[in-house]
Amino acid sequence: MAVLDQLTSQDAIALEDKYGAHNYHPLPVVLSRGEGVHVWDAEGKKYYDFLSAYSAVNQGHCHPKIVGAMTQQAQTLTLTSRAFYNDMLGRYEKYASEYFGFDKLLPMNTGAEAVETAIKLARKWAYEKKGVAEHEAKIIVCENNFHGRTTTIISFSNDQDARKNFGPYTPGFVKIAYDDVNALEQALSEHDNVAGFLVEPIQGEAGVYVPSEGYLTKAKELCEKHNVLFIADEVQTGIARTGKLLAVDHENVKPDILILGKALSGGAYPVSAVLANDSIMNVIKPGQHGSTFGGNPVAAAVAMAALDVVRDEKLAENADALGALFRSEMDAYIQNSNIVTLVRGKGLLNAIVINDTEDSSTAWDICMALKENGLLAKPTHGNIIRFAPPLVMNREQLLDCVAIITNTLKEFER
Ligand code: IF1
Repeated sequence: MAVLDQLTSQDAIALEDKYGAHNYHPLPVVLSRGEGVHVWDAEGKKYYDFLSAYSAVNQGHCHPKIVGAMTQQAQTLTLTSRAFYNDMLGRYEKYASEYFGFDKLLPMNTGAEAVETAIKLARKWAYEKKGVAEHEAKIIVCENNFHGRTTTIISFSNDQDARKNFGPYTPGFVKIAYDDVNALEQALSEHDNVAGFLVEPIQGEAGVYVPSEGYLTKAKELCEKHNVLFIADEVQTGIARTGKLLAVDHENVKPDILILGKALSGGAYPVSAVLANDSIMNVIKPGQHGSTFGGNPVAAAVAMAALDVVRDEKLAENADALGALFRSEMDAYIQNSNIVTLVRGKGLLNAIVINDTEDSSTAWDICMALKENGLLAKPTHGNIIRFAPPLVMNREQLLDCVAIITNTLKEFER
């Protein structure tokens, strides 16, 4: 087939420009192969991947155990729909429910679908268990959140690019400042029809904002006091990324509803999930929610393999150790830098703040120079560069990447 002929990077970019919607502005690099912590472009140049597809490839590119499970299942049974049972879904639901410590799992495909599922679940619980008047349920969310790009989710975003001209917006959301327990307490006192508090344990897209120590604990206590569901969006922070299996584990906070995606499949296949105990999950009855591909046999096989890898290869422990090393090395560089003001993060979810205005191109220019030097990363908002390599990276590779990053930053020192 002509489309499988080897394309040059230039050809590939031209095809996307002509035939693809322009809903992204990628770094000008065309990837054609991935293995572990490395990716190669169409001309065969090798890079360290320091974005991991936004924390979906925590287990490394094309992990043999995950690809093996996917290949085997793909040659056996790919999709049954939920009109019938299949012999993989129940196994996966048991495995993952026990893995994360919940009674049940509702399988979906993308992170946004899982967030939408959690919103519907919390609302239904509020009406049928908490006694909130129908259509009156509120969900508290945080300023500068990122939970996906559906119409309802962008309704409670404050990112104008994400929401402008996509109205009318879905009502029923109360926005408060992130990492502000008083703001949460005030909102809970002012609104007696709150179903849930939806929060990222670390705000990824906003720029890797790690909340104050104890924030998640106090927030969960307030939710319990007001009979409100604590809903943790761990799509980006989960699956060992921050040095624990879940980011909430750093404070031993147990969410009422847990949202997972991305690395739940190791980046091999769209797999997301919502987990909760029976008192919440059982409000959903047949015909009230679902999706064609939700819980398909390939997703089930891939997710079980991806979770095996996290445990067997001790990826959380590795992320914790290498993350501390990364921040220590970057802090040493920052002492004498006038282009980087700080490094922050947890585990291997980190970011540096560039000493320039939000609308400057410096962060982008640095990422372009990093690309030339063999490392791929991309700015989040304006002057912040997120660094999130696969969690299978070893110490030698991390120090190699620190050298590439610091040598590149030196080119921009004023
Ligand atoms: C893009 C951002 C990151 C997420 C959290 C739900 C979702 C995401 C905490 C939805 C998805 C992705 C979306 C992707 C880039 C990436 C991203 F830059 F968009 F904001 F990671 F920060 N909750 N994040 O981070 O999951 O539906 O995408 O599977 O849209 O370009 P999804």
